Amino acid sequence: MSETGSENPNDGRYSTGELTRRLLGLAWQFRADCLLSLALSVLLLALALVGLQLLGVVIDVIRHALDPALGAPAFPFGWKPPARWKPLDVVTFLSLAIVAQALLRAVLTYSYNMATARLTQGKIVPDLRDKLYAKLQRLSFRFFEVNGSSSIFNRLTGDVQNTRLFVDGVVLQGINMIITLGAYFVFMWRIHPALTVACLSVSVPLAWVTHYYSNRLRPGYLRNRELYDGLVQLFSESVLGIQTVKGFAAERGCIERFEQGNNEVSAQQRRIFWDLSIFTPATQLLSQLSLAILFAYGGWLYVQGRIPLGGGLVVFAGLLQQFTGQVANLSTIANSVQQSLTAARRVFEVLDTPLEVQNKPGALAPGRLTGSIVFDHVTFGYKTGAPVLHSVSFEAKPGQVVGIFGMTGAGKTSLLSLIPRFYDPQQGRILADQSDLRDLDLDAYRRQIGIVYQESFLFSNTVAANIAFGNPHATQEQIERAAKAASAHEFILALSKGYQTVLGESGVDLSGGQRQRLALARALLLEPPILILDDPTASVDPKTEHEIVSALRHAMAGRTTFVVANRLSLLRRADIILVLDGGRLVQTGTHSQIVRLPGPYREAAMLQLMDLDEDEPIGAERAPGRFT
Ligand code: M5T
Ligand code: MG
Repeated sequence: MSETGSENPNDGRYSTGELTRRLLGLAWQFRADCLLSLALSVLLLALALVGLQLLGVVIDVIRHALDPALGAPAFPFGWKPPARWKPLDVVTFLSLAIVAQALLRAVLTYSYNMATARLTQGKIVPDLRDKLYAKLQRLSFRFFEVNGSSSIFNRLTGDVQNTRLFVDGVVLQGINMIITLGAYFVFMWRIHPALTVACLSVSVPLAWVTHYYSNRLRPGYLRNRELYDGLVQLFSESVLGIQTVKGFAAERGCIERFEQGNNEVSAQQRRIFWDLSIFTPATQLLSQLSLAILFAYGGWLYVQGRIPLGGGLVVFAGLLQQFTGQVANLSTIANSVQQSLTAARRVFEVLDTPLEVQNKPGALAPGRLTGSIVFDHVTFGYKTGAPVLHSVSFEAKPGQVVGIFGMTGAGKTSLLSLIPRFYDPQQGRILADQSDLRDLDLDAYRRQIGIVYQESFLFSNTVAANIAFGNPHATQEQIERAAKAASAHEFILALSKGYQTVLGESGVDLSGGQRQRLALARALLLEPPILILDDPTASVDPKTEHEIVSALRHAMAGRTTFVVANRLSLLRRADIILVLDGGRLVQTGTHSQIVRLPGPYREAAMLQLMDLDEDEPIGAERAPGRFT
């Protein structure tokens, strides 16, 4: 089958054969449940055949009663009515048997539906979703940079649902269909072989039409999913960015973009629907043709006296109708094949993404680290061939405060993200307590690092739960100790429900400084020997900055701290300052050493001084005091 014409770069990664094999593997994994469903559907088929047989016998009994010359009816299963039964007794008995058969079928249909739902919604879907979620949690940042959040959400929800369609909508339905068609064929053949062949000849064009449309549908489904990803992305971004949207009075533009995206999705949906709406009636029409052949050819056979107009013919007509009904079902199965293959590709893409950063076999779980970190000629970039850090080397001794300074885009965040091994360097190595990070057990190592970002993400949960995020078993005492160390205890107590106050969507919102102090408490809860602070005072006012800085002073004690800052109030306390410029380490030293040397740091120091001079003319002799 040809690959689709979409822009998804991963498209070529899976052949239809490979996808099919893996999906069959999925069905095999749940073979016991599949067998149960299949067994029930075979029972249903047998009952349907019994019902038809009984109907034929009833007709023959009546015809025999009216005209004994026509020959005695053949009773099924070697059964014979007792000799004393009158024809009416026999008909009544058989009718009751038909009703019993119908009742049993109702019960079995119910059981079949329940068994299939238990298999798909109770086992396959949750199982796939768990696997996908677990994989997402372990994937490196790069995956989330490449794939939009909406595409990820859609894969976790709709695509997982459509993937399971392969098991119930394709495998189970398909096997069921083959068994059913085989059985009907045998029964029809036993009634009249030539008539059977004539009536079923329409199956050939039917199969061709199905194949043709099935190939036509797939690219449409894939395009549909991609457009839908885009629409959800638009939607979620405008919800998350509602402040910006309103701030720029950009509602109208957003609405227009959404409408456009929405129209594209619905136009694509319409295209699929058009294809389907030609396809389904076409298959139905073809299958009705076989009934026309039955009447024409069967009628001719009767006139020629080669077939009696009895129960046999009624049974034949019934079988044929069921047969063609099943064949028309092909269109549904073909549709499910395309839908499930499209979805499975998107699900497998996530499951198969290699973990960029992972434990190597036999990785060492370090004991408590002293906090020594060494960068040894580290070169790193997000894309190969475009390094954002060039051969950076430095050493942080246990307990030292390392300030990192540089213009925007200099590589500060990138440098920090190498410390918890969010990425591996392309060249050089990073050592923690003399061990290469790549030799350490990732979880055990990362648990010894506390991180506070520029802006902190808090969960819609209680204050206590947010602080205890890294250790849900933390005691109230531990939580409070962390909050105190982060100077957050007082303001938390002042909240309506103290530590039990719920934050986030429907809860209390905090100020920037409060959020940062909570984030700091969260980082400190684990008593980490290494603390990473990425410009924690970037988005707060000077008073809040002062609060955070004094909170940090306690927090940094006894830990190796890496702190990115542009404000010198934080940097001047550092034991060493690393000055980055265009990804290169251009200066290293203490504040008093490098503020004297020409370079970006000195320039920034002068500018911040000038700002002070302009805003509030304070004595020249006092100003340098801020920096020394
Ligand atoms: C350094 C690029 C960025 C810049 C360079 C985080 C990140 C950065 N970059 C990527 O391509 N992908 C990423 O995920 O790397 O960026 P930085 O390290 O973020 O610089 P910074 O922290 O010094 O800047 P700032 O603005 O936070 O002060 O070319 O495009
Ligand atoms: Mg940054």
